[in-house]
Formats: sequence, C-alpha cells, structure tokens
Amino acid sequence: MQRPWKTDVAPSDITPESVWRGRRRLLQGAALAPLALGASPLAHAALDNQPTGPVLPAQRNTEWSTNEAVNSWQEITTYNNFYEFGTGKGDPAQYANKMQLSPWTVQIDGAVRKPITLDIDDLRRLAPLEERVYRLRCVEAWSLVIPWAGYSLAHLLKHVEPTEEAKYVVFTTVVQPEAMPGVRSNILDWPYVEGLRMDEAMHPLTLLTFGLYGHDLPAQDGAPMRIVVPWKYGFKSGKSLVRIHLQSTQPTTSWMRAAPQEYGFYANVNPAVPHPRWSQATERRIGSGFFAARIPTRPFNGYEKDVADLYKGMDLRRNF
Ligand SMILES: Nc1nc2c(c(=O)[nH]1)N[C@H]1C(S)=C(S)[C@@H](COP(=O)(O)O)O[C@H]1N2
Ligand SMILES: [Mo]
Repeated sequence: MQRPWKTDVAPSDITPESVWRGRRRLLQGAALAPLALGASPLAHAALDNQPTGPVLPAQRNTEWSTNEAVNSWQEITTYNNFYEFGTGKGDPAQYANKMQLSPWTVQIDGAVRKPITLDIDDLRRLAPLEERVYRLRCVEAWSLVIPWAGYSLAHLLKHVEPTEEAKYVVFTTVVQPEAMPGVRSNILDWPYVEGLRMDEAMHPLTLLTFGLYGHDLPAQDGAPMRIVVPWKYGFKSGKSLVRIHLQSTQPTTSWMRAAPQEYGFYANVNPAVPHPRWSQATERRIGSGFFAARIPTRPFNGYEKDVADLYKGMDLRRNF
C-alpha cells in the first residue's frame, strides 16, 4: 500500500537495505586491507563512511518507513545540530566523543504511578527494536533521511502508568560542562528542554531512539538515547536524554525561551507558515549537491494522514 509520506520515487532511485548493508560489509572488508586503499583520497572518504560503534540489530518496519534513498553514514554523522558542542554543523562530530556515555541512567517521573530510574541497557530491552527510515526536517530548511533504531515512546510511557494529570511530557538533555564547550555560551538555556503534548508523545510514530544504520547512536546524533518526532521540526527531537517528566502544564522549551516569535511549542512541519526570517516551502536534502533542485516540504513532513487529527480545531498559524 502506498503510504502518504512516501514520494513517487522510481525503484531505481531507492537504495534497498540489502544494497547499503552489502556496501557496508564491503567497506568493512576493505578496512582490513588499508595498504591497498590508503593511497587514494577517495578510498579514505569511503572508509569514513562506514558505520562504527557497537552493532544494534533492529527489524525494519516498512509500514512506518519512507522509501526515499537514505543519507550516508558520513552525512548523518558530520552534519549535525547539537548546540551543547557548538553551533557549527561540524562541531558535534568533532567534540561529542568527549561525552561520558556510561554509566547512563534515565529518570522517568512526575505524573506517573510508577516512577523509575532505568539503566540504558534496560531501556534498550524494554521493547523490540524497529528500524524506521524517517526524514529529519530541520527548521533551517534542510533535511536528511535516516534509518533510526528504536521503539515507540508509548511503550515506555505505558510502563510507568501515567496518571490523569499527565498532559505533557518534558524531555531533558544531559549537561556535561567538561565535555560540552557549547554550554558556556548563552545561546540557549541549559539543559536543553523539549516537550510534547501527551497524545503526541503516545503517537506510535514518536520514536525512542537508540541507534541508526544498525549501530548504536553516535554521540553527535544523541547517544545513548534520544527522541525522534518525524512530523515536527528537528529541534523537537531532544538528544542524549537523562529525564522524561510527565506533568499537567505545557512546559516552556529551550527554543521558546530563546525566541518565542520564531519557535513555538508545536513546531509541526508546515510549508504554509514561513519562519519569520525564511520560507519553509522547500528544503535542501543534504548530500544532493549545491545545484540540486530543492524538494517541496510537505505538511507534517508527509505524515498528515497519520497526525493531522491530533490538531483538529487548532489554528496552526497561531499554534506554530
Ligand atoms: N540536546 C540537543 N538536542 C537537539 C539539538 C541540540 O542542539 N541539543 N538540536 C536539534 C535540532 S535543531 C535538530 S535539526 C536535530 C538534529 O539531529 P541530528 O544531528 O542527529 O541530525 O537535533 C535536535 N536535538
Ligand atoms: Mo534543527
């Protein structure tokens, strides 16, 4: 069945999983023979493009995946927004490896019957991991296609048994000043705080994410655990989470605090509502080349059929 968020790409445009996995295996093999490749700068780029870190198997969920070509490992791990490490796209790749990833626990508390602090290994095992290929559409009007691994956040939320007071979910990112040069700047209030309404958080598309490309999340992409909300601008998807808090009131998120006229609580991808300083009608796919045609941005990033009902009766120009 044709899902609404899938574009009409020719089968030849798609990189099937078997191809990129096979390509990767080939490159891993090539890494064993560095002498044969070492001389060529092209080969060096190819080696950088191998997924690294622990393998994290996940079963592809085709129902919830776009069939667009995925971005390369290198693109996904070198073009990042993670302001704790600096505002440059290359800063996270350069500095995030200093982040201390173990031990790592996440506190889940607030309006729940069973508050709990879980170790990252227990969190990973709470539900079967699915691979879901989602577009990540940044508010800066670029996008990536990423094969994430995780499970619906709803599994974890049900586990802690939300009370009737639970109307919003607040996500808090770790702060490690020794590792994070960016937190010395006051561009945002730290820690980075994001939030969802309860029904958004419970929507099966909202992914509690532990990996990408069949491996653990690299630090710059939000290791060891982040959230991914595919119908919203990228900034809603907080990285390297240490706390998930349920409450009755709408939180003021870091971006709302920094620039309330520019970044709202909802931040649904909406080509009809320009950012005050630029259009949101189109996006640039990272890696497509400087002169490549821009891609039209779709309402709710292509998930309109699945999520538009959540906003029935709301004026999304006011609630941006
Ligand atoms: N803690 C934290 N989470 C964050 C950010 C950040 O600066 N800090 N940037 C957001 C933005 S603006 C985007 S577009 C995505 C980028 O995710 P990626 O680098 O894995 O592609 O992460 C989001 N999560
Ligand atoms: Mo973003």
